[in-house]
Amino acid sequence: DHLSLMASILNPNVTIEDDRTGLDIETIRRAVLDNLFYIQGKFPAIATKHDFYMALAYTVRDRLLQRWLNSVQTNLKKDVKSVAYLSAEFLVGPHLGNNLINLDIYQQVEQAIKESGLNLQELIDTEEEPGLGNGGLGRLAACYLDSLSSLEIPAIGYGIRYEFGIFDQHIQDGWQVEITDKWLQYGNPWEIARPESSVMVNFGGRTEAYTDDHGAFRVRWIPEYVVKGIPYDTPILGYKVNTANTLRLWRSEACESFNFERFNQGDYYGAVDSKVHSENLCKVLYPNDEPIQGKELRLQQQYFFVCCSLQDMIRTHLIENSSLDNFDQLWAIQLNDTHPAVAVAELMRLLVDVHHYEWEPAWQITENTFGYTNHTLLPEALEKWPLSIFGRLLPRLLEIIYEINNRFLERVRIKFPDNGSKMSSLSIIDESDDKYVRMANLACIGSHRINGVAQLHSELLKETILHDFYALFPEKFTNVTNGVTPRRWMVLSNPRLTELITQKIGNRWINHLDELKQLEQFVDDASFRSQWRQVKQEVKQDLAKYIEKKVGIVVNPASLFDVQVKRIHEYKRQHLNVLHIITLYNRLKHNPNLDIPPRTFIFGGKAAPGYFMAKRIIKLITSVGDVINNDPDLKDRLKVVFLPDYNVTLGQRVYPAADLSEQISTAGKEASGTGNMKFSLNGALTIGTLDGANVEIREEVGAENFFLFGLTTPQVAEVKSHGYYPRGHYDSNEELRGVLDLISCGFFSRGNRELLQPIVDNLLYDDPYLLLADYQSYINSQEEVSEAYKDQERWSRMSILNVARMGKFSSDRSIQEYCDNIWKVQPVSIKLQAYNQENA
Ligand code: B1N
Repeated sequence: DHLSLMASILNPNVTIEDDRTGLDIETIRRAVLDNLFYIQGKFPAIATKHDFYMALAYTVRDRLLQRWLNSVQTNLKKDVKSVAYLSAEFLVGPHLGNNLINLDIYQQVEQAIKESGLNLQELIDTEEEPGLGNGGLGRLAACYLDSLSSLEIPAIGYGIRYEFGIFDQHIQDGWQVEITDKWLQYGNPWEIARPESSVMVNFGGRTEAYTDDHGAFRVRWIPEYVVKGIPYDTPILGYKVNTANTLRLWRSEACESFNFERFNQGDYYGAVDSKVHSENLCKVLYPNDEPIQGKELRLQQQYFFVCCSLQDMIRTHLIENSSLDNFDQLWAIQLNDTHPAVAVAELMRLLVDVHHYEWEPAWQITENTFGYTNHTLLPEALEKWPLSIFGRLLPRLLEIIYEINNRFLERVRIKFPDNGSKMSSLSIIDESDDKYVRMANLACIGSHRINGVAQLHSELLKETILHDFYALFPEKFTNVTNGVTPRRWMVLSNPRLTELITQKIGNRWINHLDELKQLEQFVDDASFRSQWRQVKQEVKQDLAKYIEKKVGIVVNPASLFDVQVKRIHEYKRQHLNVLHIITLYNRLKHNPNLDIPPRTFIFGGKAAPGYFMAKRIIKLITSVGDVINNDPDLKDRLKVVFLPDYNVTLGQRVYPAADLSEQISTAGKEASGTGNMKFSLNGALTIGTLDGANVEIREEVGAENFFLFGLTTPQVAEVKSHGYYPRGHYDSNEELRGVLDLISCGFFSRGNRELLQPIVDNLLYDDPYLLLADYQSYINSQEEVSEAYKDQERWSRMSILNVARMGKFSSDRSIQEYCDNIWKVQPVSIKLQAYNQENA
């Protein structure tokens, strides 16, 4: 219009749109063909779907570069605090669709692609997702990056650019088979390498004391070898804002100059060998969800990315600041679990050894800078490194940890004199049998805030594993309940429901999720409820087609879709779900006229490759499915599907189609869960225990809209304290006995009695996660589910109310809490300047 035209003539800072930035349909269409030719080197006639995907990806990237570079530039120059989110995992999921949503150009691009005779959804589905995480923890980091940008907070995510992410899962003969994930093999259009910002990282060797020119006592680290870290940057655009923060992932390479000596001596193989070793460092993501393995390579990975990231922050800081005195005023560093906790010691090393700070001021800066998020109470998941490995790999860091520990224990001694047990539980060094470095203790001591990820979890932290730290510094402890981004987990993944909701209440809910509350006014509107059911039905039909295509099982889209998707772990109790399935099977076999709604049980999830029991649980699910799906007596009333290779992309298909969300972990074991939020946001009802964020979800949606069962955390402790005897439940519960006996006798394993017996034995003689204790309560609750589902009007009411009351679980709310209570950071709005008018 006239005014903005005038403004653009008068204001030289207004972007002038061209072939690389223009957002009209015709420009986009031409830009895709242009990129197809000049980047992919293809004519349309010979281009593959992947070529078109790449051409479109570059077209979209062009359109966010302006925002990205302006954001980076602004953050460099402004004296405002930035967040550095340190995480060994970022499970970002495919970028294309999400960037179209956040750029708010989905419709134009869809049209432009259509005019080229292509289908946007197909191109979106062509993208290989970067599987740089295991599960909830990595996905949380990704949701948080989306919210940081959407809230216009200056931020950077630091992590590792694994060459192989989480393995691809195939199912062969009902077993999991792992295939390496070659996510980079066809190129990654979303990243830009920045070799000019490479940094060096020391490993091994020894330390040496010396006196500097001013007579000060100092230490230097003479490493055995040096690895180069090269940053790869990916833009993370916020929703309908100009802020595009950076995800900076480090790749390792040999530092060429280092082994030149060897090379010159003729040891060509030795020189190349060290190159191979350095490049191995970030080859592969460790595929363990919770129990961690104390492998040396993993410690190398952790130190590598932490060291690179801290050097990077310091370098950036010193561009506009003359010293590091105000480092803590311009940086808030969050430790995503203990995986990056060595950062506490590394920042001390950089301040004291490299920048020559005295210990005390350096410690003040360090403690003010860090925050630590704990994600688990499972004792086997608490990271500890054998002292021998730690000292050999990071000799200087170990010295610094000893110094931190000595000074810390001195303070403890003053507060709790003569309390040896307190001292040994608080010490960073575990001296029980073998010696270990305890990373959670280092993280607690070096951070000014410590948080759990759901209210219950944060309370349990204070009562159990971090009890002694809580007694020492209660003011450090806080809670931030997890959240998920509604952009990916609703707008992108469930366009039909997005459309229906937006028709009713407008679109402000997308970044103000509390506004979903307004849906409550339509809960009594029968025609709205029928539209609501219609949407769910269509989404279920899509998933049914996908299931048939992928695993060849025909499922009834009108049946109740009962879904459990998450990593396979005994504490998550996928096998309790199976006990219910077999219970229904037995009931239907004995009473074919039983009036229960047909159900489709859908599972998905990966097992850690070395986790024996988890792999058996997958075999149990697929075996039970083989029998049930092919039993003509059932007349298709029950189906059991195991969807292979559960990942972000598949999650986007599954959450919208679920009727029932299974959140059935043993109370006190699941720190939060985030899948629980995604299901409920998409209108599924939850059957769940009082665990993790389930407690808060139930509080929000109302007890009457949630299927609760099972022991509470104190009851679990109570049962265990009296010597839990699982056999007793088997002896006294006939139906449970029938279920376990059916597994034992080889009914689901073609007569093979050994195959599934380890699961049965574990339940009868140990049952650490109390499946048998919770069995009856679960079955009863499932009966209520079936009753509720029979009354479709009632079910729709409950479903609408679940969605309407999910406002709290936006990651925007979580991030706002981190900003206010932990990081003390403010938003900065980004002004756009054309690349050819400034900074040129
Ligand atoms: O972190 C999620 C929570 O919602 C889940 O409840 C929690 O289980 C999950 C070692 C972990 N805790 N610990 C891990 C991941 C990888 C690894 O190598 C531990 N993941 C969680 C987000 O808060």
